[in-house]
Amino acid sequence: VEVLAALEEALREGRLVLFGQPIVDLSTLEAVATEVLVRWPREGGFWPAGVFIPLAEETGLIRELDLYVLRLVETLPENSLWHVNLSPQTLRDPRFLEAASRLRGKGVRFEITEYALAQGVEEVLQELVEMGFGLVLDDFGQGYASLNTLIQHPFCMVKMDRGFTAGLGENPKSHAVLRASLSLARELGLELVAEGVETQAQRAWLLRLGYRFAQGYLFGTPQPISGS
Ligand code: G
Ligand code: G
Ligand code: NA
Repeated sequence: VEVLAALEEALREGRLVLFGQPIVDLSTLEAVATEVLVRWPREGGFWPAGVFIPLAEETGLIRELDLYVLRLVETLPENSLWHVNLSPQTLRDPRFLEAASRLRGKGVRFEITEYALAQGVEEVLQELVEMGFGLVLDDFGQGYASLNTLIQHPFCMVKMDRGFTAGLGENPKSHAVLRASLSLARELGLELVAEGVETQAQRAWLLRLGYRFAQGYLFGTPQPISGS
């Protein structure tokens, strides 16, 4: 409860900041986009997002947090493609579309997990696409989305859960899933990103499998975004 009150206060006082992590082209290592990741500063470091995001989701505060992030994203440079994470509750918040509309023309894609899709967000997703935003399915293969998800929703890109990357060179089944997903993605006209690349060996495997895009500590850890 104290953590929650402190988070509320940090939001009110505008103390949360944005970090960014690149999504790169595997062969050139050039950044093709930057994923925006919110951070909560404290003395000597940051509260881990993996802790306060779930807490904010449990209590509904995530809607304020996501709307806060959207306002900061408004101030980011135009010459770059920004990936913004959204929680399911935010997608259903009546204030959300208005907030998103202020980002029109800016080169923003929204990342949504499989979990969000179980919650009746079809109409909002359709509106976002009509407004010109790209939609990215995050952590694919880790939740309970069926392949039907890829047919029913207007995604332009899918991020393969980092568990598959972790299995490269270890588990032949991970190779099979990554390979088959790539050919499925090609047929469906979707771009694929491999998440959680930490080693050169994993990068080499992904190139051999035909992957073009990836993200992970090997290419860049989340870093403060200057000007945010
Ligand atoms: O950056 P880190 O690995 O600590 O993130 C932990 C989790 O928090 C990830 O699942 C990430 O998608 C999520 N996350 C980071 N920033 C945001 C944000 O601005 N909004 C939402 N809804 N989730 C975020
Ligand atoms: O769920 P989502 O993909 O948005 O999660 C983003 C989180 O994943 C960030 O908090 C980031 O710190 C973390 N992350 C990014 N790259 C790597 C990686 O190479 N390995 C691991 N273990 N985590 C990563
Ligand atoms: Na994400």
